Amino acid sequence: MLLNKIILEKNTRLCFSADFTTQKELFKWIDIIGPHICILKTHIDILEDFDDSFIKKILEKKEKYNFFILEDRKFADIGKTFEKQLFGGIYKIASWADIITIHGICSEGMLSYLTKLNNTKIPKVLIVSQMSSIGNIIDTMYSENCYKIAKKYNNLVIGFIAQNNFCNDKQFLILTPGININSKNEKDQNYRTPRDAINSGSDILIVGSAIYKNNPNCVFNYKIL
Ligand code: S5P
Repeated sequence: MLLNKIILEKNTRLCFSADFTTQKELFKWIDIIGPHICILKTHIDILEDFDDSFIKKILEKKEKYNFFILEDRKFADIGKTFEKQLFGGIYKIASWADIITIHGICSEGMLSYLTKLNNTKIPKVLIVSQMSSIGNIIDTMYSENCYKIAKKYNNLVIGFIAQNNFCNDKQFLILTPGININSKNEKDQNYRTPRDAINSGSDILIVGSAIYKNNPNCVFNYKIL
């Protein structure tokens, strides 16, 4: 994975959460934020106007701005359903995403299934092992189990979506959502400051509305650590 190279070259540990519902808005924001990020995170199933042109366009932006594409689909199912969701449907996620998220709950089965596929284009994986949302039912044992599974499939798993570096293992990255320079609770989302996340051992900050609901210049609050 050449993510470290991008981080060093662009001097950024920012993953932009591009939670937009139209292609126009999505690509407008990619042009603004693209130079400042190492990862672009998408939720492809919230796009209202997805069509086949999307794949070509997103790959062009990736090439232009040099970032990885993370599709935050949070897969959580049996292997054969997961396979169809990843490679098929209308989105063909595996054809354009470099990285995907999967929930820890049934990640053992999904990773084992993925390992046995003869497919050459398999995205790398982040396991959601802690969450930022208030009232989520993940406990320390769940996170520990995610770590055990990640070690077993470390050919595919590159890290975790987590709130802190719960496993303290340098081979895995910690990507942390729920970030805003004003720490606060907003609906079910618990926001912590970039500094707090970094002090907790986060490698990459996932930031969405704190940037796109603000002046784009605020990207600098989240880019350099
Ligand atoms: O625990 C989590 C995991 C994720 S991936 N909490 C999250 O908020 N996320 C995602 O991060 C969420 O789906 C959304 O896309 C993003 C946070 O967006 P923001 O606008 O609150 O920064």
